[in-house]
Amino acid sequence: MAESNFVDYVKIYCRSGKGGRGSSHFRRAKYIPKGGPDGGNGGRGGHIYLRGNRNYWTLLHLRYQRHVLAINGGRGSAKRSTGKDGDDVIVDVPCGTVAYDAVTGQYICDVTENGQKVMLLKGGRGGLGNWNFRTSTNQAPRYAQPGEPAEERMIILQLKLLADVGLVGFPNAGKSTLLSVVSAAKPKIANYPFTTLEPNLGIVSYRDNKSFIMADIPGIIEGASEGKGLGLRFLSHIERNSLLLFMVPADADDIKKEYEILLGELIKYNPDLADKPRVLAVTKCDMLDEELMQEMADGMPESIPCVFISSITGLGIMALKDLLWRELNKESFHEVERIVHKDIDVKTLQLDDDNNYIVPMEEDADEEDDDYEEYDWEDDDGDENVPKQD
Ligand SMILES: Nc1nc2c(ncn2[C@@H]2O[C@H](COP(=O)(O)OP(=O)(O)OP(=O)(O)O)[C@@H](O)[C@H]2O)c(=O)[nH]1
Ligand SMILES: [Mg+2]
Repeated sequence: MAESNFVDYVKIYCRSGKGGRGSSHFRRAKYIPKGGPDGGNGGRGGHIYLRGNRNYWTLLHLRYQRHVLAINGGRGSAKRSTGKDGDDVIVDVPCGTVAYDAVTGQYICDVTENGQKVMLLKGGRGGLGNWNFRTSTNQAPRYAQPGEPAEERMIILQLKLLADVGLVGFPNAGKSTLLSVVSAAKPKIANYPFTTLEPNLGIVSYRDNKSFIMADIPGIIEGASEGKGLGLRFLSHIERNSLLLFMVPADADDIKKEYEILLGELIKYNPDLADKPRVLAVTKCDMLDEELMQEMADGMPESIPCVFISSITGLGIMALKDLLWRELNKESFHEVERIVHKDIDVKTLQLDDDNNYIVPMEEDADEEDDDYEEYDWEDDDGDENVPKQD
């Protein structure tokens, strides 16, 4: 089977640039003996940034880019010249990307806005040249600082889709069908569980040219928070949706119970999800008559607004959109930032061995020479005609 283009996590090896060495140079010029120290500072090593870019929808572009290496800072040189700063590297990621340490699983940072730049690794500071170390008692310091070393880290980037409304339901509940009816998205629909294997996004147009984004997320089953079914992988996409639309089919044995199982799984995965606004839709209501719907309405959970819909006949779809819009625009509506990202268990992710990633630090060409540069006071500038001074 062809590999999917929906890439929601990647592992990359990142290394910032190391700082350039300071120079320990002494001034040489005609008629100026003992010109004194004039070694400049080394340049700063390049930083590595993550930047949110709304033109990306997945991490596909990083799948085969395993190494992100910034440039080292240049060495300082004579005449107090400062070395060149290493170029920074900016890694563009879709909005909603979270970075974790790939070794410990620890949360590092989160990029949610278009254009938002977050520093992932800091480049090393350049070393000071010997000009900085001159004092009245040591007018010829023959030492300079080396640059600060580079930082390296193995990073996991995980995309948590940002959508206004996330569809939450057991497999076969009619989630993809709803998305295909209210938006231009064309998800696969079929009468068997787990038709949808990766999230689909659609833009739902609402009255007066308003719109919101809806995410069809693969079905959840009891035990998903422990990894059953498609498991944890897609629960992460639910974390970022501002509002959750629970979908239970009208032919379910006990609608309230199914809703509670779904909610229970989400809360087991991340307790913060309990605070998200929720709406319940009973789907496939074309199978019910008016009377039955009235009867069922009494048995619905009280804590949550509820609508009866049918994607096939269009029953209740406008009422559902109205309700979603109202909920999305409530004053008390809380934002994505409120979510606290749990550290991840790196062992649960199927990732390649670290050894395939690490790029050995190359031997530094300018390492050996540089404790100080010896200055031959006798042989100034190679000009024979200059009279030697005593
Ligand atoms: N009668 C009726 N059938 C529906 C309705 N909505 C969806 N279905 C049917 O239910 C079946 C499952 O629909 P999907 O939209 O694929 O369900 P899903 O929730 O996306 O399922 P997974 O992707 O497997 O999680 C399909 O055969 C649909 O035709 C509806 O409103 N009425
Ligand atoms: Mg589906």
